Amino acid sequence: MPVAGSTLTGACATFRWSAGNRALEYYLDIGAREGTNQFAAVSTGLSLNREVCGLPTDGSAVFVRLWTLLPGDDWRYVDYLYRAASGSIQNTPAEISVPSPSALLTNTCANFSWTQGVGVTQYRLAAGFFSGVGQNLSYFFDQNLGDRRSAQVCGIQQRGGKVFVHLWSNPAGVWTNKEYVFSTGTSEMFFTNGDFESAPNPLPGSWITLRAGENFERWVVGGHSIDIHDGRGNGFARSGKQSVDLSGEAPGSIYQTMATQPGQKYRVTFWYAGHPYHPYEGDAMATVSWGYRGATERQFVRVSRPASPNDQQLNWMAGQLDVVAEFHESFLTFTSNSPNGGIILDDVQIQPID
Ligand SMILES: [Ca+2]
Repeated sequence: MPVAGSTLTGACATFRWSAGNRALEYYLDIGAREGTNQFAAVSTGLSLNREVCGLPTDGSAVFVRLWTLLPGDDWRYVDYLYRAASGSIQNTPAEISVPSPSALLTNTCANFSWTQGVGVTQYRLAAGFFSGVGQNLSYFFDQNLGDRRSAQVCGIQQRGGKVFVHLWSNPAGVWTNKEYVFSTGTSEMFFTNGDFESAPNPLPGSWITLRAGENFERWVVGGHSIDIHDGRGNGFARSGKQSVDLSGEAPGSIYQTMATQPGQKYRVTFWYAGHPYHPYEGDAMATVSWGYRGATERQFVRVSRPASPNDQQLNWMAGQLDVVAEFHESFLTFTSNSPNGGIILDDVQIQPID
């Protein structure tokens, strides 16, 4: 037993005793008053020790009655008195120490380690792309680690999103979760080729037409067709060398799917201009839409035709769409609404925002 009269160190304490002569069974009653057992009432069989949790930590008295069963159904007991741990001794859950809370996770695997905590005997680590815990949430990593205080977590998608890591520990026998949020590194996997600089690469000042179903990097062409323009010498690029005309030979569209985090806000920014060369009737229009399968956010952009069809200046304008992802995958689509001579699009960017 802890030394009688001593102060316990936490909500858990291990009581040990010496074997009694001819003992057949031991039994512990632990309570706030002599002979009571609201904290524990447990047989230990012939074991000579027992860890008991759920003890008070307010400095109050803890009465322990150790029963011994002797032959002839003869129960004998001895009482011991302790003082509960004082309030200054708190059982505390473990905390992640590495990586630091603000660290950027730039690889698909990361090593985590954590403090021991106080009164903790077991740890569990889980990681997912969700905040919070619940039985409906699935984690890409979830392991009971016993008393280990480090683990390697793999499966971290480098898509510019967030990873939520849950460290569970059991101070005083009560499983407690602490959630940590880490950002992942490059956004290359999250959204690509928003500047339309990837292949195909037209000759300087020229263009290449792509039709429905064709891809360029992760963009997919829909509608009828689009043109990828090279802007050298003709101003057809707001950024870099290339841009996209959403109406190729007839109105087209482009879309890209990307991994997103449900509940996360994103800001889509882009530059657009009217096609300057052709004197088509009416304004040039396009729709930018965001969502999963059916668009959940939609915005129209419109530019007036240049005063002169021979005016080769592109009047670039900034567009923006703020969205909230609902699913783990989202579509970003730009669709031409102009019968001919579409919107020129360039420098599409997506950033998570608070
Ligand atoms: Ca570009």
